[in-house]
Amino acid sequence: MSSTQTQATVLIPGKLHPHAVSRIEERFRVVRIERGDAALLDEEARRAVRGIASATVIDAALIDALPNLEIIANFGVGYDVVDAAHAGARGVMVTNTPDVLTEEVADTAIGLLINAVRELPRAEAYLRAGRWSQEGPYPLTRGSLRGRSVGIFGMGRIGRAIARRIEAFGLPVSYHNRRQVEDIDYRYHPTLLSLAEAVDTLISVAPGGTATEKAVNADVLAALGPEGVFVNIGRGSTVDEEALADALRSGTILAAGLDVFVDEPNVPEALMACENACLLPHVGSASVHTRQGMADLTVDNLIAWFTEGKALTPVPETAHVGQKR
Ligand code: 8YV
Repeated sequence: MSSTQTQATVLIPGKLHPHAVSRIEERFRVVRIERGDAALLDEEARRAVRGIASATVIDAALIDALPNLEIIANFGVGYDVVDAAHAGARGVMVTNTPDVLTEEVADTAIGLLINAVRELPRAEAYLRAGRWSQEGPYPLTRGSLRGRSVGIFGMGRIGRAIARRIEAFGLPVSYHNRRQVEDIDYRYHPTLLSLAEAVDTLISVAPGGTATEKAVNADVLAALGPEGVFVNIGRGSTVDEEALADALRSGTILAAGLDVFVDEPNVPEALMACENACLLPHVGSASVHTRQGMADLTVDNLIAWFTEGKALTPVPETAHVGQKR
């Protein structure tokens, strides 16, 4: 490994996990800007940048403004904020952080599901408000996991980890995915609507992007039925939030558990008003342990690229970029 290889300049737009930043600073020259906007860089800096490490929007305009860019290391398994197709067309590698967050996010999905169905956050609020001692036991919950049938939208690594947990709860699992997954026995539905018709509990782990935009719409929610529960641990953009708020308000479905929203950190008033929704501030992977693993994998991708000429976890759109230029 020569020193010139590791002295590449890495751009960090916006906030990034401090462990990732300090490891990048140890190995590379670092340029930091507030957001992924090339206008914040002078010509010399634009020419110098060979890598990006980020958890924010990296669009085609920024990619095009950096003539020597080789790799974008995205902090997060979901990389809808990066124009990976454009990067791939330009021969720029994009990496993400799979595996290291799988079990954590699956755990959070189960927490959300139980919270939504058994109203645990509301029951705790009842206790803390002194109502248990004043008014007696919290009312019995209409919802229960018992007898449910669970559909998973998005059967990737996290979808499988959730499915394993659901199986352990003794509940049947079926799924919808872009394509059928070969090595699993869960029942496959070629459309999201047919999955929703077959189950009463839908857990979305689907990635963002145009292919999934507002896929969970009024029809899908209605198909879940009045005992329906919807959990979203994937991306907010996959849901028609207005339709979801309507479905929760009108009793079209029973409850929802949401960790992700269309315009984070802004949560629509209409959802805030729904007491039958458990709302979390995108904490799916947010433990010290797991975020450390994500930070390490983000940086390890940059180091592998600039020392060995290959990325550890390339995204499919840039798999062909295999070798450093
Ligand atoms: C993080 C996530 O919140 O990995 C993802 O796709 O959504 C989460 O783990 C996010 O990556 C932080 O930027």
